[in-house]
Amino acid sequence: MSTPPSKVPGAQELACDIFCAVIDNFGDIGVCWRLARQLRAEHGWRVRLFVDDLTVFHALCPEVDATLPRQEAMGVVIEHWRAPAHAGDTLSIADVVIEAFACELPRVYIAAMARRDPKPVWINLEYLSGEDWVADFHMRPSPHPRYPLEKSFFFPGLGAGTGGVLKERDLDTRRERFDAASWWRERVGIERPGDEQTVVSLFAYENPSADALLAQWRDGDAPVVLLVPEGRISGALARFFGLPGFTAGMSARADALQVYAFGFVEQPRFDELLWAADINFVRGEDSFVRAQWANKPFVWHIYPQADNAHVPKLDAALAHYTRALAPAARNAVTRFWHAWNGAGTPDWAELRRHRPALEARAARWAEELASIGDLAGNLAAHVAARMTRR
Ligand code: TRH
Repeated sequence: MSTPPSKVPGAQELACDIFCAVIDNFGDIGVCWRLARQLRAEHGWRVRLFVDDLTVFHALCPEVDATLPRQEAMGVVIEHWRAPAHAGDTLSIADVVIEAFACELPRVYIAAMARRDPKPVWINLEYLSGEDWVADFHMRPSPHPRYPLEKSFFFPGLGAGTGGVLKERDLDTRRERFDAASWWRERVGIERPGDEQTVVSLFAYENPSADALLAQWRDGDAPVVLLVPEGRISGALARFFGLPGFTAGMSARADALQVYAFGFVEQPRFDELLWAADINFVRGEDSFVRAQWANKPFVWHIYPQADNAHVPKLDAALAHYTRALAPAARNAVTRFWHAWNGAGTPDWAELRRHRPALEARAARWAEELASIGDLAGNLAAHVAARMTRR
């Protein structure tokens, strides 16, 4: 899909309010912050982002001061959404209102939306899923039970007919220009490892399979350099090496395995970690998407949900990603992803045997995924279509 027009012809710069409640981790604000920046930078929208947890936000964007009620970063106005009823100090309703992940808008804001003429375009941004049903529900409108308002459900997805996933216009260029040698010297303090070593990045939740995998890397016949952002998996590293912790700046070695721990970096720099590695372990939603744009083989630790509701999502993503692989490689990836998500024991040697096929597939899959258009562009196109219709 070509880049859509971001403004209604002849219209003023569109104003957009995004509401984000941080449930846990970094994914909710991670997606909203990326979307906000992109709508501002690529579509020229005036974006205001309401966020209830500025401390988590600060980790992704150190410029954000967690004590301020209102501030601006990277051209985006940021409001501390300090209480569910809070809608900014002066109530103003944007042309486009995005509620992220079914967070509830303040009642006073919804009532003012209903009074506004013209009515804002109201979008609920859903979580990403690669499942087939997503295309049927994408952009389905739903009338408000009390007000003359309609809300549309925007579904990110991995297949045609969905909202796609976020991808900045300059991402491929930045990746191609990435200076790996300098990155290794600056971030790790060593020269870039040679081809005989496999560099793995590991961003994951606590994982019962971590011990088995670390042992395989340690005992393997090919050296592994492991890059670990400090976080929920760090405890497993500390236990494995018999250390009290495994925090940023630490490193450890056991036979064929060399590990380096990193501090959390601002979001635009997270991609560099994925570009520096040969194989990426990612989790949740946003890092899962970034791994796909890194054009490298990757392993997904999906956000676990009650009653194993995440399993169909995992399998749907596998179906997209492995579709064009030969059966042996497809089975290896499927087994490994399942094991990393709690079903079985990961087999590193088997996955590694298929590395050339997985590398080729990663690049082709990124092209397929890009063909459905990027989420911000698709969203802007929907908004433009809605506005010209009325
Ligand atoms: O943090 P997550 O586990 O977020 C999850 C998922 O989004 C999940 O779907 C959601 O329901 C749950 O939160 C509430 O994983 P995710 O989505 O990959 O988000 C991590 C973000 O952190 C991503 O934007 C990348 C960013 N990041 C950095 O900016 N710097 C870093 O150093 C690292 C390691 C990550």
